[in-house]
Amino acid sequence: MKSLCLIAPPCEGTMEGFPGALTVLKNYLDHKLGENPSYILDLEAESISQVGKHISIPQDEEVVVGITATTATYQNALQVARAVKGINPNATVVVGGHHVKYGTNQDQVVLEYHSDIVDYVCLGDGEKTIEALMQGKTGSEVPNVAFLSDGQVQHSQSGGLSTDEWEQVPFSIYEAKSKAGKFDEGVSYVSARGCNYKCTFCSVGRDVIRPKSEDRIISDLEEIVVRKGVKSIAFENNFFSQNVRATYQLAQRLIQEREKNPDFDFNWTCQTRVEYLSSRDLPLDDFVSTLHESGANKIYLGIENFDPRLLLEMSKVGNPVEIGNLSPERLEARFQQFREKYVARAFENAGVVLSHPIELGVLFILGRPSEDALTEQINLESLHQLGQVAKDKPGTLHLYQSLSVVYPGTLDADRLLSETDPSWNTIFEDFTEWENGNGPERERLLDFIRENFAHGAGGIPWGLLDYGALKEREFRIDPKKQARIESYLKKIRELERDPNVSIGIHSFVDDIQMSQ
Ligand code: B12
Ligand code: SF4
Repeated sequence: MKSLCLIAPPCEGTMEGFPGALTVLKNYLDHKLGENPSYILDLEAESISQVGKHISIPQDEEVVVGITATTATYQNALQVARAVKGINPNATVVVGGHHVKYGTNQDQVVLEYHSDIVDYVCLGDGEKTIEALMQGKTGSEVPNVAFLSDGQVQHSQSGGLSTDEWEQVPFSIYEAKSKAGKFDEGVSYVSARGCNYKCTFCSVGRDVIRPKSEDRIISDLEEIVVRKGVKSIAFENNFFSQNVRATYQLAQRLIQEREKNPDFDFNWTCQTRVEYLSSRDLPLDDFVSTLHESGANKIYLGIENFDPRLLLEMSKVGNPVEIGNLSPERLEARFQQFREKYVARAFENAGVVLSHPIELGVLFILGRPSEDALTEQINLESLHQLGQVAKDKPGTLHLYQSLSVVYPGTLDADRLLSETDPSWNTIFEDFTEWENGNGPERERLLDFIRENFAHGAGGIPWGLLDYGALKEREFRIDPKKQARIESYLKKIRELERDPNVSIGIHSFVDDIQMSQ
């Protein structure tokens, strides 16, 4: 069997947090193969210029090297691949992760431009892919990959993990140099994969939900809490409580298990959608109280925006293709429905969560190209109102504003291309190269993102860019667009100083400093 080195590339400028993907890949190998020659090399916290000296693969053996990549770390992943091939040209290099998976078309680009350093692109779940590579399989024998054969990109058969297969794999954690989860949230744990929504900005979605059973979740948590001593867990499901009743039962079970074994004691955080904090047969207050009693101390709520036009455009509520088909009256009726069903519900959720000593983190997107003065007004008023709800409550309200950016394979990516240059199939390759280069514009962009937004770099910041330049396949920040967003942000920040409201506004730089 070949040895396997799984690498998390440097992630400077983004939120550090050990990639859960590599942990679950090794969990699978340990489960399927028992003792096996695989290990994780965590370079997240290293500087990209130093990676070469950290990679200690054998120079003359046949080894497999797997590198994970988000759009933010893609260029670093390529540099790691280059360093690997420099040490051992016979190493088999496979790149996987959200930047390159099915639907992004990045496999074509990677293999066309980087076939000297990348042998395989993994297009989905990587478990069976790396198992096959370790077993010495090649080409189309390796499931879930794209590879070059006679200069042509070929695809092997898909090979994702079924819910039953995933259920069998126990979760465990390994030594990592970088932080285990974001901020101070301990270890990331995913109890269900997938999401059947399709928000236009999101890299996941329209993906079958694969939940682990309650028993498996409890035994996974026991492993890390009781045996590994972890005291804080971040449930990093795409959105938690996809099944409200099952989540309620899980919380009750956590409480019972803690009563049986006082060592099974931990705090936890999760992120969820507005619609999933209550169901018809389960009162909101009962649900939130039980979550809190079971250890929940922070809930992120993906509200994203309060302007119904933006909610529809982002497909956060409803289906975006309907915009063009509806008469103005029908459209207004729909918006009214959003206000009553979504926005009002967000306020109701916030009120109940904040009546417990829980941090409520509102996930909020700004900087979409279609934002206008009315969007700003609606959002500022709504945030003000939300801050008033939080005033003098036991819980605390936090705003995590992220800059609207475009990832490969998203509906926003389709729109960006249709509005600029539909044939630009290397737009993400070109953008990530530009973002990782040394130009002054790039420095300006990174500083602007770090100082103002809760999320760091990664993705094309389309609301900031000059569309004329984009049509010429160039990336240039439009100073007027930047000024508008800055002034909008300034008004949002002023809420922090308003004595009538209680809200914390976050930024990447502040959060990183706080958690160090
Ligand atoms: C938890 C999380 C984090 C955590 C911690 C990381 C962690 N524990 O994974 C924190 C908060 C730190 C974080 C940070 C960031 N994140 Co994040 N994060 C997630 C989240 C919610 C879950 C990740 C996870 O554990 N998934 C479960 C695993 C099992 O699934 P997976 O990652 O898809 O991995 C499978 C396959 O993709 C494949 N695979 C993955 N890597 C590899 C490598 C090889 C060799 C192979 C063969 C296969 C393979 O096999 C895996 C197992 O089947 C995802 C959404 C999601 N559903 O994945 C977003 C997500 C990955 N994050 C995202 C982003 C944007 C970021 C940041 C850039 C934010 C920022 N600007 O700072 C940073 C970047 C960090 C980095 N190093 O790249 C985007 C990425 C989009 C994109 N195209 O790049 C996602 C998809 C969110 C979204 N919905 O858009 N994140
Ligand atoms: S933003 Fe959340 S709900 Fe929307 S597609 Fe992504 S994971 Fe699903």
